Amino acid sequence: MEIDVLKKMLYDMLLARAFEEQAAESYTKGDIAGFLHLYPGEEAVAVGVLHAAQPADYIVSTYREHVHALVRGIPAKVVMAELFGKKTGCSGGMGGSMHLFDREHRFMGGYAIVGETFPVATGIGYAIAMRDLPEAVICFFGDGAVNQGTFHESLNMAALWQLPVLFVCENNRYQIGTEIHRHSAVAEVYKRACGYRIPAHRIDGMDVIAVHQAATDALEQIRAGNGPQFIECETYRFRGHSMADPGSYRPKVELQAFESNEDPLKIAITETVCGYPTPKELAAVGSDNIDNLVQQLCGSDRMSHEQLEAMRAEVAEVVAAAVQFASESPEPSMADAQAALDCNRHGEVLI
Ligand SMILES: Cc1ncc(C[n+]2csc(CCOP(=O)(O)OP(=O)(O)O)c2C)c(N)n1
Ligand SMILES: [Mg+2]
Repeated sequence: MEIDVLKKMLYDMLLARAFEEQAAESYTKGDIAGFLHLYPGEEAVAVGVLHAAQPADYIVSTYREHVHALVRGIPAKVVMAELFGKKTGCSGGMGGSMHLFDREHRFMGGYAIVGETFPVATGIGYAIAMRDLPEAVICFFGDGAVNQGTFHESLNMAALWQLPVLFVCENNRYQIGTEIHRHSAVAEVYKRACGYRIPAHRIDGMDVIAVHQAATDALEQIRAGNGPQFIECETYRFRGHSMADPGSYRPKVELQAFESNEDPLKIAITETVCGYPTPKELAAVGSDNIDNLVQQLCGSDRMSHEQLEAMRAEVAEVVAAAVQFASESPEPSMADAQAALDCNRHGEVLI
């Protein structure tokens, strides 16, 4: 992989982590209202997949979508302003954290309803197919969403009509507080796609290079006219489900091991104290995804530690500027709300 692509992916992962940690702080201060679902731990998935996408591709995501929006190119200040409910946000301050939207970047929304992304993405795929365009739709969803009816209906249609949809499961092992083996009869999510004749792969979602390669291959198949593809990325969220969730249902050793499984003592504790996940499962997921990439870049002499620190400083500045912009921006007015309603009434065509 080219060094410039790797560096850009690392930059995006660092920005993602810093942005989300800042969002948590702003939420605690009361600058962000409502629900806030954060992405630390899962960065390699959004970054790896979206760096494999073309500008003409469409993205559909969930309520845990800030990072997808950032990596797609929506400026950090515009995303932060939306979290703050400000007029300068990408949804005019009327969507908030779970409803980011940006037509220019073909970011077709974060959706709060679990399983909502499937029919939206499949519909966009149908529109692309009808026009015979070399475009694709990337549909992100969690492991918990595959138990919704919309998953099965949409995968069936996408396969039947050979629609250009890349289904990307962000398997972080939990549906709020319920572990995957307690919410899903088939815990290997990728196997479900076989029921609809959709080629599917399970990959290490902590390794951005592996994710990027899998997404590149899948998109190549889609663009060659071979219909939908499916990738399951095994990952882990370091925080609770949302800011309202301390995540205390998870054994402490599990969280610690995922945050840094380089320490063999932690693995040993997991082995002796809790049976799930097993050391083998932990090894399959790997350590913190940002550390993984830093090690690859620095270890190979392709990037100095000074360059890494400069990148961290740049990211910190971008995030600080985003918070300032969001704080100073005005709130939307009632006239803005009315204008948004009128726009919907006139049946605007989005794609
Ligand atoms: C139809 C529907 N049912 C229930 C909920 C409540 N809910 C919000 S997030 C969530 C868990 C989804 O888990 P998963 O798909 O694994 O995504 P993750 O949060 O882990 O990224 C649930 C049940 C909802 N938003 N929509
Ligand atoms: Mg989940």
